[in-house]
Amino acid sequence: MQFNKDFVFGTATSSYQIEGAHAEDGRTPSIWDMFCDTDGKVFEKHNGDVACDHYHRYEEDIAHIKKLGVDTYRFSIAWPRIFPAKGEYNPAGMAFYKKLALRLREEGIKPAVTIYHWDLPMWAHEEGGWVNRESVDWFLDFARVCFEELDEVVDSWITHNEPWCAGFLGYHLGQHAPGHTDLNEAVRAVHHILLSHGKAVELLKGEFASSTPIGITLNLSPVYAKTDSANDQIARNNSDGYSNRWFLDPVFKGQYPVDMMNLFSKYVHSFDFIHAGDLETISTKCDFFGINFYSRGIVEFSAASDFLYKGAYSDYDKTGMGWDIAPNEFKDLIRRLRAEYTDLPIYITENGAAFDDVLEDGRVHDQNRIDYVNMHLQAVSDLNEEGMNIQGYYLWSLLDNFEWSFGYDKRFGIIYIDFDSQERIWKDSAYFYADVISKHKKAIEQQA
Ligand code: IFM
Repeated sequence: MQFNKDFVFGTATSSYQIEGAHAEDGRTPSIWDMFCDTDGKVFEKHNGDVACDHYHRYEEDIAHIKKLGVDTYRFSIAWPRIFPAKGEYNPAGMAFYKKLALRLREEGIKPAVTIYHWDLPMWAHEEGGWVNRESVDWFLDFARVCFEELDEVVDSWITHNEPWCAGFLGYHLGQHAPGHTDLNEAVRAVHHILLSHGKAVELLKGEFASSTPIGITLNLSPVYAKTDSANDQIARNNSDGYSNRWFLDPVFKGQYPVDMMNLFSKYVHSFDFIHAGDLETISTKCDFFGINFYSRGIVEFSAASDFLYKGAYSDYDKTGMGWDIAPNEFKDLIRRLRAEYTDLPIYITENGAAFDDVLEDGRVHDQNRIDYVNMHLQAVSDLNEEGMNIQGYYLWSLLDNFEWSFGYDKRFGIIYIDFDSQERIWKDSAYFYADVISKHKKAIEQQA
């Protein structure tokens, strides 16, 4: 595999998944603290109170990042640290991210910062959360102080991580905080998340006149039909609409997909939450597009299902999440995005896998994760040969961490965490990734 000299290698995490320090320096609870505390929502009622204790161990973690040799590190900012109460800015919370970004830069690692990775403050939730249109203003207050305090030390901004999860998993499927199951709420939540994205881009580029690149990260999963039958094609179309087009179309085409609006109208009685001008704002041009890729979907027709599809059997090899390993379908996805949606530079802002790791004699021989990462890196390299202009790859994740409703039961890290001692142990995949990066750097030096 080959990458050009400007290609960046990175690794990624998010605030609630690794920080811990849940009540320090003024932080107040987020919807995830509440969700973890609710019976039956999170595996064994695990929570992020301590997580990887990164808040106290960030220097040690930066040393690991440095040793990996990555160019860039993607992390997110905990909103309840920055605004612990409505309208109350907390400089002590911001101080942590300043220290983190400055330290990374001292080590020559570029901070790529996600503003929202799902830890909505409880005060915002109590006022309706993302379902309330005022959430757009609350988010802009948050984005504004992030830009004011951090823009100088940040190399790229990502407004939102995976609005599908924050919106549909959180407000329709009930599997993520806040655990609601109402499509009416979910489409409003998604709309306000996307609108806040567009307004944040306008803010950074307009009022701040900043040249720091900004984009959004969507989780996308190409969907396939079990058979060629007309019914299975309907299933495929609807599943694709729910997972992908409901987000891609507004961001890149300035419209929601009409077929999905019709389908949703069985449950969504009015789309009056879409105000004049919103879609222009949502589709404001960004500097890059972030994609999180993990797997594909395969579906078949189901008359009994709300949107006429259900998951179909797949004989593909699977990760520890039970997700199909699908690097070829990843290629299909990128080609489709290029053909139908965007010519913006693409960054793979997350890719990686959970497996049932075993710690033996101080080592984790996670060949399955190495194979997974290797296949996807090869796919990126192949896609760039075709001219797809992927400019970077962030491996998810640096550390084993709090995997949302799965708690600490699923390990995505390339660094193993002993959650009792907080010891960090490099898995074989970390050595592998460091080796890929080091070979790449040597190859570039030789070409120079
Ligand atoms: O852990 C998550 C991350 O927070 C968002 N993207 C998917 C990862 C694995 O499920």
